[in-house]
Amino acid sequence: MFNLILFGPPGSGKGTQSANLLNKYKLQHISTGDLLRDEVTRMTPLGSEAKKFMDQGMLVPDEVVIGMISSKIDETENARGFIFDGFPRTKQQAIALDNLLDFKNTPINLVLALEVPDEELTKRILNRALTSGRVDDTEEVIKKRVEEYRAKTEIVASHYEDMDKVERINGEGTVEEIFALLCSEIDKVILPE
Ligand code: B4P
Repeated sequence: MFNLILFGPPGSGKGTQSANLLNKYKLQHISTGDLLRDEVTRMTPLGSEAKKFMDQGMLVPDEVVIGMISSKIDETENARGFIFDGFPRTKQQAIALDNLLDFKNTPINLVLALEVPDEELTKRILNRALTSGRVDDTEEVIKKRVEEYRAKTEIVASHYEDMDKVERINGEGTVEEIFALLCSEIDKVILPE
């Protein structure tokens, strides 16, 4: 199996690039942002709990997210591997993921960290706001999301750097240029099908 974490600040292109990578490498996509938004739309108890945090640009509590991921991994039998998009976002989530994958004997192989300056992140998300209808795509909420990233999420890269699994990728450029950079790193590690 091949397990990839696509890492980066809000708006760095994790969702955009995951969609392309899935097609090419035939991996299962696990996006906590998408899973949480789906819970919110379906007005489940988990969704109404998560919504309070998401609308303010805050991270949803670890226990909520970890439980959700754990059932998602268990549901997906016979996957060639996973792309984790937007997860883990705290050190506690990273440790929980490592434990879940250890249990399955299939560790994280690679962490690709997209690097994009704050001004560009804001520009992209405000642009997305024109069509996304997302409550968390306003200037004030974006600021909070970036603060949360700096305070709680950036540390996840160091966690995997200690295991020598991180490659930093310039996330500025066209979607195609960044996709090529990501693929060249994956191709160095992925096992042939
Ligand atoms: P996410 O859904 O993960 O949202 P994101 O960080 O905004 O998205 P992403 O980086 O995928 O950006 P995208 O490709 O869309 O999280 C939303 C919220 O959910 C969080 O704030 C939090 O509350 C909660 N949450 C999620 N996971 C959690 C977890 N594990 N723990 C706790 N809480 C969690 O790109 C953005 C825009 O840029 C798009 O419009 C795209 O078209 C554009 N773009 C992409 N690449 C571009 C490029 N190269 N050039 C120009 N524009 C580009």
